[in-house]
Amino acid sequence: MANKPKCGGYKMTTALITGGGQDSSYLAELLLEKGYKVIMLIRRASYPNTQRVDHIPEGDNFQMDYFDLSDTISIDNAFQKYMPDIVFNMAAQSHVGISFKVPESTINFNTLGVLRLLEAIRKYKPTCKFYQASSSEMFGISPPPQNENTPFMPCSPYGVSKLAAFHLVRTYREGYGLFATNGILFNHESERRGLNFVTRKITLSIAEILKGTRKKIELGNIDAKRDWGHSRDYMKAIIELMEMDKPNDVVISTGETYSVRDFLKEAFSLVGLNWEDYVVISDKQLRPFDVPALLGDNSKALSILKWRPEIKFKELVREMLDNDIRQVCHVSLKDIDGYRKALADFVDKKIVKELEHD
Ligand code: G4F
Repeated sequence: MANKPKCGGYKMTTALITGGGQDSSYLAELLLEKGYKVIMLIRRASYPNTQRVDHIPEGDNFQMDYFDLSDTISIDNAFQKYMPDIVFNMAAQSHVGISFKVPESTINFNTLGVLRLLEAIRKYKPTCKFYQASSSEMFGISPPPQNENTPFMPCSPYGVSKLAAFHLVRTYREGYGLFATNGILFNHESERRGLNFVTRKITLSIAEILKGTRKKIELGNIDAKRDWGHSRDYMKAIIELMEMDKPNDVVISTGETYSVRDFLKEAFSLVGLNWEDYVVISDKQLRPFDVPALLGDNSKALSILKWRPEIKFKELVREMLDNDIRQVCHVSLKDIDGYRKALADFVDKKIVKELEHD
């Protein structure tokens, strides 16, 4: 199979992306820029769930369709209809904490869903390349730094579901000769991150605190350490990985680790506030079992790819916070002091007026 997309008389490479979340949206943009045809498969939702890709016009090169990882018929139909050259499996029940509440469906989507996709490739198009979004959560309680040779010791239904899928990918690669690759991605965030992951929860809450519509943030384990990179950066890495001649299992990370507490300190200090005045630790946000520390050793990626992580911790926090402040307060992070002063003056004047009125 040709790795490079061809235009002008040649058939374009058709990439099928499952899921319409943060990663899928950046991946679609990057693949379209590179000349791929992109089909995005999403799950039906009663409330619109396409905001992250609404800016990409649907047409010959970008199409959306419905499917469900738990529905073999929908997967088979998608394969027969689109006959993709490459599949990026980004769809999942991706919330680790919630996987303790819905363990069975987590395994169904995240493990059996991968089996269904691999079987569809085997049945309809064995030359189709397959990318599996594997996760650093698979390392679980294995001490950092973690790389491709670190023992996997998952500690959540999510981690277990991803690890079983990881081994299915390897099994189909070795057993059937499929081009099936695992990208073992450490945490990756952005302004498009879902609202119930800790980074976005913090940056959005700070914006609401500045606006005066929120007083506190309720969090769980703030001692947990994560290796946080940028989603768009990581999507560049996986495209390069999939354009290689051979399938592989590769860790993608920044090689730096910070605690949730560090994230709080950094984000609150950017707006001149003390995080301890706003954070409440609640049992409700604690998981039965939590990965204590992740730090990715990305030497293999750095040796086989041209890719390098471009956005590190401080820039990531700033970008996410700036975005949420723009969304909520309609000013940029650099104008936040003026905004707060204007808001305080407005409140003072309102109080004076009310007192005069009394
Ligand atoms: O933001 P999180 O929910 O991410 P987590 O659990 O590390 O999982 C993310 O990264 C994985 C890669 O390792 C992905 F596979 C997975 O799909 C997802 O993208 O939580 C980060 C840390 C945890 O230790 C959690 O216990 O923050 C801690 N935390 C503390 N308070 C909280 C909260 N997490 C969330 N979501 N909400 C809290 O209130």
